[in-house]
Amino acid sequence: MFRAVCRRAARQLNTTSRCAVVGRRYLHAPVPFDWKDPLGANNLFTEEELAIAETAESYCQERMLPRVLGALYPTEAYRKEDFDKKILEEMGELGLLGATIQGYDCAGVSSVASGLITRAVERVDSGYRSGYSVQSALAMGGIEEFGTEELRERLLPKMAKGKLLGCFGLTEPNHGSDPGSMETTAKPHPSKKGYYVLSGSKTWITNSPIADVLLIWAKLESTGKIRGFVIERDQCPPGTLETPPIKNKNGLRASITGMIQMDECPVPEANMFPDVEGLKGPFSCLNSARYGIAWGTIGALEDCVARAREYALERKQFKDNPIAKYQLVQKKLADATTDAAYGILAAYQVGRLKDEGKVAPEMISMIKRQNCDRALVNARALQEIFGGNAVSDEYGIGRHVANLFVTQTYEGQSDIHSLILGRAITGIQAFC
Ligand code: TGC
Ligand code: FAD
Repeated sequence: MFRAVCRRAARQLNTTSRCAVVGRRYLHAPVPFDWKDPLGANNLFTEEELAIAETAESYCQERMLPRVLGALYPTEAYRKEDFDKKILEEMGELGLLGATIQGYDCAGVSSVASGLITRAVERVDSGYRSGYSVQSALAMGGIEEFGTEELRERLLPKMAKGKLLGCFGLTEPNHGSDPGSMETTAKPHPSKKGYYVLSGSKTWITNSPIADVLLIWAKLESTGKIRGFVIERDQCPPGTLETPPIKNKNGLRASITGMIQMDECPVPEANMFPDVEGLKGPFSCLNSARYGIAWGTIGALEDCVARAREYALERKQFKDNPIAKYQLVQKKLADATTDAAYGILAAYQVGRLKDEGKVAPEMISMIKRQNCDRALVNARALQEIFGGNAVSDEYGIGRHVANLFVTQTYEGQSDIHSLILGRAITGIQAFC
């Protein structure tokens, strides 16, 4: 009877593993350990999610990765700080942009599927994930959640195809972790009815130099409340909007970053988000982007594990032994693989809860902080396995380490997420 129950269970699980008798317990035969999916997360994803992941992984490995160091394309993106904006068009053609949005020519996939896309992109380079996240989660996500129907219908389908690029302007030169103190203002246009004018500076803004659609958070001069505005670059008179790039970054070099300088920049009232005021506007957009980073940074860490494992198996020291034979090297691989596996399961859980409407923002802070921190710590440890070769950009590991420092910093620096969690745990605010 137990065998029959076991066979039925095996059929239900669609598995061919056979039952074995161990004392009075019936167990499935052990499956081989897969270091690429140590805790079997692939069993949790739906067939559709796996198919989306496969599309994203193939595109990223075949068409994105060769751009990073110029193997197939002349861009050498990381070395030359060159962001090829055609990447977003290509992702748009595959339906990967704004993928969780329902309607407006977007795919309407699950949060887990969008996480898998993000993981595939960041496996290649965090800079590409940055460009993708800002377009999808921050700019398109903001317009979808808070924009008028007219704005959504006019902008989202073109943004979904990567024909219009977006950016998200919250951080200012004097206000990063504390955006509530921002100085950028909006006030009614002095002579043009139905318009506002925006003045102020935003800095460290991903995609700003190439963005057509700039989502800007500014304080209404009359109320002091933060409101969201969509600036369309082609509607700005000369001299009212400048977006100079910030060059010579030592991380995220395959992404383009810049400032946004607004001098009485006119914006139609219809481009102001009508129903959201205060920080919950930008933070709601950030919930989705921070969730995506939690998946993405694990993709980068998984790439570090794969590269370090391959190197350790090939590199020989002391009596012709591969360095993978040495216990200290194995521990680094074990630590990183474990943290990557735990990170994916945590991100998966939050993704499912997100789609069921059961996610607290603090859960997102927890996975953003933990996955970024563990990815950075482990990538730094794995870097040691490469010895002097770690210093050459051809081995890819130093690039991930430099990028992962940035992921730990933006969308709320890790210590800030510690304080968000600390406040939720104790009920006491520690920011000021
Ligand atoms: P606080 O009192 O905490 O909140 C103010 C209002 O906002 C609401 N809120 C949220 N709503 C939705 N989701 C969340 N996650 C929310 N967090 C807060 C809150 O309920 C409240 O609403 P109301 O109605 O009562 O007004 O505000 P605070 O000023 O004390 O905030 C402190 C702190 C530290 C939590 C916050 O300022 C913070 O998170 N700082 C970090 C800044 C940050 O994340 N910046 C990101 C810039 S964008 C970016 O980096 C993009 S990089 C993209 C890329 O390239 O990939
Ligand atoms: P600060 O706020 O000055 O913080 C400096 C340090 O002090 C941090 O370690 C912080 O944790 C710590 N600190 C601050 N306050 C406290 C406190 N109360 N208690 C304990 N520690 C504290 N922003 C956007 O709006 N849009 C973008 O697209 C965007 N893209 C970016 C791309 C890149 C490459 C980078 C580097 C940044 C980007 N940012 C973007 C900005 C990013 O969000 C900010 O850098 C980040 O929020 C931190 O702000 P800050 O740099 O001003 O640091």
